[in-house]
Amino acid sequence: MVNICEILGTQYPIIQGAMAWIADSSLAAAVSNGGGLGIIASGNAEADWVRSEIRRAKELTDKPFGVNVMLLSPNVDAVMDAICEEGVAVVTTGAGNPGKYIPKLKSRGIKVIPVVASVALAIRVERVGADAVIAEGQEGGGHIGESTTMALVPQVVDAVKIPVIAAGGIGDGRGIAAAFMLGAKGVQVGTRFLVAKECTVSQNYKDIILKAKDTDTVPTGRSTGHPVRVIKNRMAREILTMEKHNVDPSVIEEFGTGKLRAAVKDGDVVNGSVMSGQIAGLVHKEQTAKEIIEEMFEEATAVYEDRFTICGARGTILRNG
Ligand code: TUI
Repeated sequence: MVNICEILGTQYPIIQGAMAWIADSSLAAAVSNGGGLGIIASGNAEADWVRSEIRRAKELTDKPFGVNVMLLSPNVDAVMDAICEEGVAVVTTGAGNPGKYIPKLKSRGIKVIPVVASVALAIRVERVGADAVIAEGQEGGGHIGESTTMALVPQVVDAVKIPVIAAGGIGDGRGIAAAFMLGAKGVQVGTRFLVAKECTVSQNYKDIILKAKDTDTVPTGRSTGHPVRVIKNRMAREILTMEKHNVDPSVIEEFGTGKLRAAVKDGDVVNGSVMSGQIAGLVHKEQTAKEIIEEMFEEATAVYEDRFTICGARGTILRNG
């Protein structure tokens, strides 16, 4: 089995989650400089924005970084072309099946790591050449599938030979250790990087994440076929009310347009869409991306060693708690 750090070209087996409107070259370069794989999230952005962010990231880091392509974007084809022309180490994809783009990316030496929410898609992308998969459970923020991380990760691990990276609900070293226990070879972390010092999201957005409790997020838009986990604010409640009254999904989609931008750029965390994972409740402090990565892996190592040494010997974990 290939070491995931060799595939990513990183010191630590961690990918920064792609957060549309949020994850720009500033955050991506900081994560890469901190030893992880930084990701520029292209979301619905124009190809020219993606191109200039790739160029800026190359000025900010000499380490590998990646771009996430959101497959529901109307600009997917142009964004893929820009990525191939500019050249990056890794492409991650979300919200769809990237199969038809994989040969072109791979021919440019770009590693392809799709986010999957099911075993079926993991098998399909492995067959067409994916280098690894990110199995993302519904604890994650933004667009989500149905399965939880706990249920999805081991089932994907059993179904494919390529390395599996766990995502959704991982916010500290305990989460990393747990993901490895499920068979993952790496982790993707989004919500905790939202409050990184180098993350350019509005301070209001950061403050909401820092104050959030365990029950403060909710999936909205299930009726539209594109469920999105957000902080339960006025906007989320309005969408949930519309869904309860069977409002036409296209009206709900239309209502959601521009709401993420409002929260990220204008700091409107009341009427805007504050996408966040369920793990926000344990994100308490702003740190640099490097501090976040180092703290998480120190903690993961300590947790792992603790669990086994307290019990005296490997294998006694169940008897001794
Ligand atoms: O893509 C994400 N998270 C995102 S994208 C985004 S922007 C957006 N805004 C409004 C509506 C939709 C998107 C905000 N957050 N995460 C990766 C992810 N991919 N999670 C789940 C999936 C997924 C779901 C179904 C991937 C594939 C899939 O099925 C495809 C198939 O053909 O089976």
